Amino acid sequence: MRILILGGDGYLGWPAAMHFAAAGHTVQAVDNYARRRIAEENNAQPLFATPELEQRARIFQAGSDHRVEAVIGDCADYGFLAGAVRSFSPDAIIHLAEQPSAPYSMMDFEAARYTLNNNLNTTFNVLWTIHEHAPQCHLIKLGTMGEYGTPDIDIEEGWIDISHKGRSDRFLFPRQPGSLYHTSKVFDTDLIWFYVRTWGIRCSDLMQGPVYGLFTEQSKQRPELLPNFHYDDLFGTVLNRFVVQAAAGVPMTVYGKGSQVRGYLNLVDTLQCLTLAAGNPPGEGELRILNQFTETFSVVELAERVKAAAAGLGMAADIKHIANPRKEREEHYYNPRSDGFKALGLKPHLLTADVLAEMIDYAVSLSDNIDVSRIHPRFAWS
Ligand code: USQ
Repeated sequence: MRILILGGDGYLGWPAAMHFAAAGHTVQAVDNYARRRIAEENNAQPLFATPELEQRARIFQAGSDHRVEAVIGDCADYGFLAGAVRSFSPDAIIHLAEQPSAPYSMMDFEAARYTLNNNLNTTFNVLWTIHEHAPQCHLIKLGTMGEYGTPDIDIEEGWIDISHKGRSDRFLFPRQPGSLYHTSKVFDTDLIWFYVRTWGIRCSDLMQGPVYGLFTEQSKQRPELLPNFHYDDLFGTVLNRFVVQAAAGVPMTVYGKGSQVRGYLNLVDTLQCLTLAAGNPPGEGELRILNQFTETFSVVELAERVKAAAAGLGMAADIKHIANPRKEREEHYYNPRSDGFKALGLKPHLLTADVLAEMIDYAVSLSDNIDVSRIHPRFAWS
């Protein structure tokens, strides 16, 4: 397949680009370095510096029989994106080109406006370029489990059948996002669903939970190909943060009671899910929504697991409950379904002590890089 990856420099985008190229696909990766810019501006740099996309692509090509073509540009610019899609002629577009941080979207007016404009304009442009230049192309869009929020009923995969006053219909599952970032993804889904109905676009919208992990097949032996690994309060997802906090000897920052439950997955399973989605495209005019996680944990459970894995390495990791900077339910029902990827053949890599020990070991080896001023949440959401 010819696969165009938008957001190809990101935590998920770069490993995905290598993964699809190594599987024999023709891959073009596009990025505008927005995440690098925001990280620089906000003292939120990752645990180790990573080469920029064009250089990464050169390093990858030099050490393998495969290549990733790197293109630098802004997908919120329609002329640029249309040119890229026209000349590459993709069979699938993996759309990851969004501002991905919930905390950043809640930081201030400019950050909120940027998140909304960037995420919506990018998705709008992607839909129009598909319509105008690649109508058969399969759009694989990264949504988020946070679109659903934490309702007091079971979370279905995207859709719900509703009976009302003796009549029934199928609707998008009710969404109650908890940050502006998550809200931008709800808007994305509505926009996609509108154009799927109108133009017959084929789309997989993947509702993904927080991702953790570092190593993938292509970067295992080659640290220069690792993804950007954040532990700061803006871009760091919770488990990655806890691993670095344990390595730095800083107590793990459990927000509030820590009984917030989410569906998590290993980075390697994100790649597996993208592969399964790409290999099993939906039909024309179909919006297929898949919930993308492998296990659910409360925040406290995650911290306890990191503590136990650290103890196994002879390290004492502490847990500290701090005031929750977010506006979120701390005690809630959570029962999301995830049958779609299982039916497609997903073989989960679970969160074992070995997985954690490997991550902690690596973070310890880079502990001189850890800037503890990036760890504590720097602002409240309300
Ligand atoms: N949390 C802590 N301590 C921390 C950091 C987070 O207790 O130091 C808690 C949060 O309050 C939240 C949970 O851990 O209840 C998950 O937080 P997170 O920062 O790992 O995840 P979130 O901000 O929701 O966003 C991340 C990704 C985002 C993706 C989302 C999936 O950054 O791109 O869409 O996970 S989901 O959470 O399912 O919506």
